[in-house]
Amino acid sequence: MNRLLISISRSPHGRAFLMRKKGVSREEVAHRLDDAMSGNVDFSSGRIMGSMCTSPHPMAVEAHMRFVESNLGNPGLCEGTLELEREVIKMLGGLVNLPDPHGHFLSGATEANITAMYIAKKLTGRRKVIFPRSAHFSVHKAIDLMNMEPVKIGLDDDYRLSMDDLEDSLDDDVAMVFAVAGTTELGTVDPICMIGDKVNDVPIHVDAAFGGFVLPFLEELGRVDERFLGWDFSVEEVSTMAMDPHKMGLATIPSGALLKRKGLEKGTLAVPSPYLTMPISYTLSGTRASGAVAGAYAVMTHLGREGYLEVVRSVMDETTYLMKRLLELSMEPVIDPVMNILAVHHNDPISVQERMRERGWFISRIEDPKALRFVIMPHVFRGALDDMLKDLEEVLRGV
Ligand code: 0PR
Repeated sequence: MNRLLISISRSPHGRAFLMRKKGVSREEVAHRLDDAMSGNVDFSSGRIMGSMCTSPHPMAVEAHMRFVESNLGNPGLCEGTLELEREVIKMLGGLVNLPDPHGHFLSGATEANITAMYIAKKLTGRRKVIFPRSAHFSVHKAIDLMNMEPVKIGLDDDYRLSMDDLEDSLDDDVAMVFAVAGTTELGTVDPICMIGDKVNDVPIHVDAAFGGFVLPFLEELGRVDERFLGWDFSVEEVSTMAMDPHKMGLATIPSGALLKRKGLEKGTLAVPSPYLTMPISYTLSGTRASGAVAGAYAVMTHLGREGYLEVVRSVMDETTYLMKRLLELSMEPVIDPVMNILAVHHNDPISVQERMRERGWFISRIEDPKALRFVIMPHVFRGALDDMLKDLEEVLRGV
């Protein structure tokens, strides 16, 4: 990648310029980009087994590129894109039982989680946020930014938010219970229906960044355990939800959404934006990468529910296959996979991960309990799994 090396030149005033004075040709730029690209790992290799993102659907890429100059930060200039945003929010809301869907298309679940916490703080005027230790680390960013008080609680034997701990922690200063539908590490689902029965007026935010595009289809396929039902807006106390089209939705990055139950307007992040084409700005980001809105719209409309059912059916079949093969290697799953995330116990996951990395495989790990973690996204094909397993078997013998 040495073509990327930048030479420093100095201006007469001593300023060091890292940008060259004369530009280079289109071909030269393309060579440099090719060099940079050769340093990246391609999803299509099937070797990335620890990522929650995947190759976006070609329809999403095409639509993204067509709308690449659009900026929903100034929506009056792109009312067409604004209409697509509304359509996407409606489709997402429909997947998760949100009547009269409201919300915003954002950069991802981190922004959605931060915005949801802002709303909860404004509406309740309270400071505590209860969250399970399985919550994604974005919860810490949100708490820190919003100057909230973290109340981290434990998990039950199935690695779901502990109802006992929740009941012990609820008090008059709780602004939000942050629950997860599709935890990052294990893909499990907190008992959101049961949480709803306990919270009284405390709003529940559901982080369904990953699970939002898996659970509705698993339900339709009849492949979800009854214990995990009742995780969405069908639970009355759920007031906001994060959902990421750029994960299992096969949309382009950055694609996230915050869905809101109607009636939360008072808490909405909204500041005057008098010099723009619309008088109020509703999102944390000003300028917004809005090509992704068109991308999400295109892939969701093109695939339809049947398309996603097929995607989910296929990744679940591959997850089941991987589990069977790992059991043959005497590796025990931490939980029976709920979605296309599989973790197996191992007492030294860091070494295994490193050895596998040396062989060109990108698998993930968990610290507590110690485990290897696989995310079986649509780009992980059967041949890649078989090749990975051959290497894993050798690595395990040597570790
Ligand atoms: N909530 C949950 C449950 C998540 O799993 C994630 C991200 C987030 C929130 C934050 O989402 P954004 O990153 O879209 O803001 N989970 C993955 C992770 O941190 C993101 C990821 C994706 C990481 C692809 C690596 C990768 O290759 O592990």
